[in-house]
Amino acid sequence: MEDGSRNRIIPVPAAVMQGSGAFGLQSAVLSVSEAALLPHAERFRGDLATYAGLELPSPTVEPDASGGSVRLELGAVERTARRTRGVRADGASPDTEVHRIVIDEAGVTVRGASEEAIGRGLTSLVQLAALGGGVVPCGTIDDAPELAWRGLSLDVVRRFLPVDEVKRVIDVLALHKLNVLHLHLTDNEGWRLHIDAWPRLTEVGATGAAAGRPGGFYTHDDFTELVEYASERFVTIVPEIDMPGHVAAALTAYPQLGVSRPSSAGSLLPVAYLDPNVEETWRFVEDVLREVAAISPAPYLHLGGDETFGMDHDDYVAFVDRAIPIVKGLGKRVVGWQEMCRAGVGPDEVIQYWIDFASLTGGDEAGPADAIPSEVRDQLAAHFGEAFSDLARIAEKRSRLLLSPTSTFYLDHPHGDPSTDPAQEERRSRLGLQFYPARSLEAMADWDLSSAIGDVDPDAVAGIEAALWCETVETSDDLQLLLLPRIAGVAELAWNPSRRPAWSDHRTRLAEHSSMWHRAGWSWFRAASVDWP
Ligand code: TNX
Repeated sequence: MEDGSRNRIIPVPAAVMQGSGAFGLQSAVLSVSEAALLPHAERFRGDLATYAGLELPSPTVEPDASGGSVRLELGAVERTARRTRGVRADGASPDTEVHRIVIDEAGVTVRGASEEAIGRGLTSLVQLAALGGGVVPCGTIDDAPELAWRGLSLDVVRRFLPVDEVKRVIDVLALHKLNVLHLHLTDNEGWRLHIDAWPRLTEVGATGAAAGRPGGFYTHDDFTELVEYASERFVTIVPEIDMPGHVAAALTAYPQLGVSRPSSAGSLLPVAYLDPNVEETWRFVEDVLREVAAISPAPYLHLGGDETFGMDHDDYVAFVDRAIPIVKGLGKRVVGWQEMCRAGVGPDEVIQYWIDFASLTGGDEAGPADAIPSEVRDQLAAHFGEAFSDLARIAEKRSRLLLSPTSTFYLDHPHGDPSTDPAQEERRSRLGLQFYPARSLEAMADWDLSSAIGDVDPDAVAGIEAALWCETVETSDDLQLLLLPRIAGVAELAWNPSRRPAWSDHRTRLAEHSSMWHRAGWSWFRAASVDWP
């Protein structure tokens, strides 16, 4: 029934019924059941040109089901595939992506109850066309993700990413049916979003990046442009304003708001936090969050909350407990890094779990604690030691769990596979944080959700996010080498957590997909464990 040899879609669809024969898309005529679908049909044409080298004529609106040989149809699909659980970052129903593709020798129908459902189906069709040289095998594909929130957290601070570069990342996400781009907009090394009420944040706080790289920031218009570009590709942007820690750039602009001092731990972990006992801090927090909420349509706002080294625990809890109601008062819900579960959070909050350093659990993975000198070592031990109890706290407080465990989902691990390209092999020793153990593609694609969530109810899982931190990223090529092909493995774990493909299958798919990455002009890490064409 399932014929993997003819269907190399990533992520693997929930159900494929293979027919006999094939349909050639080269001479297809595109039609849509209603005008609202036209922009998606146009985007499909563009994607076919980009990834498959096919040029199709413009689509037409044909309410009558007989028109056209590739037909996009808005309408209910009987749910045969699977249940989607989790939280949608845009607040929609988890069922939004259910779709069906029927291919016979006369043509293709892509059907779904939402524009997004049809968009996901079209992505499968683009992949099939690209992999089959324009010819797609007959059959029926019933598909839906297992998890509703499937994202990437992108650090645009340590290296500033201009708008066009972020758009390329959104393209990569969309091709793999990932649906959230979490933008990490503020950190010690820079503040990347203009705030009218506090202009020095970008005048002063955006002039640099990590490692002496140039700075930069997004205007409100830039941000809106990204939100729209992403939304056209069914990706939701969730903005993060990291507080109360990771605020050295903000404190350079407005020192009165908190405490900032160098630490002997070096640039990775400076002490920098907002002081909740200073009243002006709250004017700042309210102004910033109000402006961000006003330009961001997503119902979620990420408040950070990680690594507040040097800050008193009670002050941390006081900060979080006062900040969450501010976000809720703006009509948004809070996402926070794992540490936030130590404050007053509940079922409304999405908590992003990340600390799984196996050095804490006695495994063979080095954690950052090994790299830190004495001044903050006790703090670190306390901080990361507390992390053992966080899953239990999340379970007890019934918060939603967003999974980003470091050893699998942090794409800034050095590559563990050698590259077949000598130039890449040279870069491998500086790409990714060197205090992390190198990770192979195979190890990263092998992860089990049920054993990662502790006592948390599987129905409380919101979804999965990979994270790309950019301390070691100099160029967009560096960024792509950390993103690809790892992100394809992430997409599998997020779409199919309970039945991820075997490595032998996944590596074959990666090899075939590289033809699309090549056509799109993307670089990827040519791990020697894959037989690249
Ligand atoms: C920890 S993950 C951080 C980031 C670093 C990252 C490097 C998190 C919430 N904080 O500031 O960039 O490690 O992997």
